[in-house]
Amino acid sequence: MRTDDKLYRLGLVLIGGVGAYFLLRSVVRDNAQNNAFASTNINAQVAARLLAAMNPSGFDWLFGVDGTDEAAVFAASQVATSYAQVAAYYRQMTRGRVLGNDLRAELNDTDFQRIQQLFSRKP
Ligand SMILES: [Ca+2]
Repeated sequence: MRTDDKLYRLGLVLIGGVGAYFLLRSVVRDNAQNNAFASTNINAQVAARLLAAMNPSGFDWLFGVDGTDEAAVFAASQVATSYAQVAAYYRQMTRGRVLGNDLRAELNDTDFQRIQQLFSRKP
């Protein structure tokens, strides 16, 4: 086999592997998110709703560019009972994302202050 062919095949294997990895990751996350939606725990539901509102595409790598449904963020946050619990479920569901960082990145200054005030009443 010529070196070019080997490199070509290696490239295909790498691209396929990376694709499979991201597909598997999104399946794992969808599953965790669906479980949280179906949970009887209100804070788990809120975590799933916040993730859906901030990352509507469902693809982690599109988080910053797929927009944010601010109304859905506020609606979900209203019914939360504990920010610490929501953040813990959020971290678990997303395998490591920090809720506060995502809210800061996805909301404008005014909305972020409003959400901070809202959650300060629900430690
Ligand atoms: Ca987003």
